[in-house]
Amino acid sequence: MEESRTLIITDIHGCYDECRSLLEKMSFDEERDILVNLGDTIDRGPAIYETFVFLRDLKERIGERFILIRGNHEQMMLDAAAEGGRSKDLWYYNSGEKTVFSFLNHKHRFQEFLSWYEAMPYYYTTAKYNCVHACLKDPDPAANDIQTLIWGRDTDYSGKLVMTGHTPYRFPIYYLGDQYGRIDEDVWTYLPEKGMIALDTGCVYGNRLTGMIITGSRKFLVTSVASGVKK
Ligand SMILES: [Mn+2]
Repeated sequence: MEESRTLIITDIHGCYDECRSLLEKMSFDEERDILVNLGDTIDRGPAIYETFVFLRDLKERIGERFILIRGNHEQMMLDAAAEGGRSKDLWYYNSGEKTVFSFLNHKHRFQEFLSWYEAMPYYYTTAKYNCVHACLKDPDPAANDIQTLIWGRDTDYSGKLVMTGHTPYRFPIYYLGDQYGRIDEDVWTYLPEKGMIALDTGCVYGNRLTGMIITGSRKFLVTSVASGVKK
């Protein structure tokens, strides 16, 4: 019998083509794999509406095997819709209008789909690791404030392993306390028990979209595809 697999992707920001290419490169099997998205699906990128439709339809098909975690961009969109005013200013300052117009260009208003975004949790917990958009200070995700979970940039972390996005780096990076190093791609390695694996490699800024595969026997591999976004 084949091993169970969990795939983790992050910070798609409307990079639909790269998202599809990365899932293909990871041989994503929607009949069996668990897929975790670490948030920031919207804003900045070229195909925000297309990304939404793809992710929504996938979620519709595979249900609980697709975990969509909330990022600061989804949070800004929800706050802008609920509060207007300064919340809307903050979202527009962070490229919200690209999301608004991407939906309008497809004859939709993003407001139609708020409940879909509202359903996104702030973190995902397993026995061996956690997943969150930005970072953890306390190894227990529930003990962190929301600001830390979706906006934080702390890297000095040595608790139970956490996978994060949010802060773009040139390469995927492993942090353990004040130590860090680049993670080699396309190499199977044993999953660490502690520290933080940062997976946002700035696809929407023209670098790469990175994903991680974790197997049931606690090995992992990180791989990526090139961005089609011009720098
Ligand atoms: Mn973010």
